[in-house]
Amino acid sequence: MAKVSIIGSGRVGSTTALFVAQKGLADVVLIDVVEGLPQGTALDIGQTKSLEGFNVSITGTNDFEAMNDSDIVVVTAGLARKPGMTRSDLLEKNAAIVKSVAEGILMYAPFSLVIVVTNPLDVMTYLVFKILNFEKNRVIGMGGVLDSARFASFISEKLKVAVEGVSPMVIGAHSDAMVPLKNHTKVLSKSLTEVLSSQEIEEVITKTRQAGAEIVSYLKTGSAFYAPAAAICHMVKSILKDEKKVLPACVYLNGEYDLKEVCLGVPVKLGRTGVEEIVEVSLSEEEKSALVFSAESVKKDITTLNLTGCKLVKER
Ligand code: A3D
Repeated sequence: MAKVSIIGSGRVGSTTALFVAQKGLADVVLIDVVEGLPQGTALDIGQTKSLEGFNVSITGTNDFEAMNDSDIVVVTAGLARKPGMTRSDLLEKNAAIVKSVAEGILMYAPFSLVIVVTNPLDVMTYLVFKILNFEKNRVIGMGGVLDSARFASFISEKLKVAVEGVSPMVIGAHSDAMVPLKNHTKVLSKSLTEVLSSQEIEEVITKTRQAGAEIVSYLKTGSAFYAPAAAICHMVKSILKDEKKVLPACVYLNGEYDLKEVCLGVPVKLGRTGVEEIVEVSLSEEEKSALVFSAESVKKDITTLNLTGCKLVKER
């Protein structure tokens, strides 16, 4: 049985544990700094076994050592947005948390694949990548799968078609600077531009950009967690089952899409070894400049953290 460790047993971490366990994908270890939280959560999820019909083990602990031999480590430790905050507002506090988690991964799970979820996602993925110095296929940020799922749900509502008929593709930063790809988003094999007017497309894009903030404004005490956890689980499944799905994920770019020294969402093939390929799709001039703008916004956050001087120990 594969092993997935989830660092951070808050709303996203605990819901991810539930989804991964209920799908029987892996044994799950929940880890958090708050005493009792991962232990209690793991017991609660474990007690759904007979009702939901799954049989993996699920444990909770405050001990980072428990992540040893993990196939995948999911990083959800950190603060979530409150109303009025952008994801970048979380930068400094979450960087400190993510650094300590990355050091734990380095010590206890040096052969794992790592899925980063803590916001601001793209800069946290970069930070984890730089600290771990793993091969670039092993550090993957989750942002694009969630943005794409939201895009698909708004398109399906607009067109009144089943959401399974929509194949969305949203790349770029996991922020307002995301880049929804109109020509690579298909509805029953037709491109989005064939089934919606440009005004309708702009409407669904605006809704997608604002989807996270809308949920924060209702919840007030935190941010979305069901759809984020479902998105993480989708990536975990593509990896552990070696499905090789092409999904948008945040990865370190070294010339792909003419971008360097940044982590950003692009289409990737996700299989048992992690990112098996960065898929370069053709972009319109407008999309290319939107992607450059997206990358610049992430680099700005990286500079804020004074990380640009953070060199790889070895070139991969
Ligand atoms: P929350 O419910 O507050 O859970 C975070 C958990 O992290 C808490 O239980 C903390 O105790 C724990 N924690 C803090 N520091 C550490 C540490 N050093 N080691 C281990 N655990 C620690 O938040 P949440 O689950 O709603 O969100 C978690 C993170 O995910 C936030 O940064 C969110 O912004 C982010 N998030 C990202 C997405 C994306 O799509 C990228 C979506 C939703 C949430």
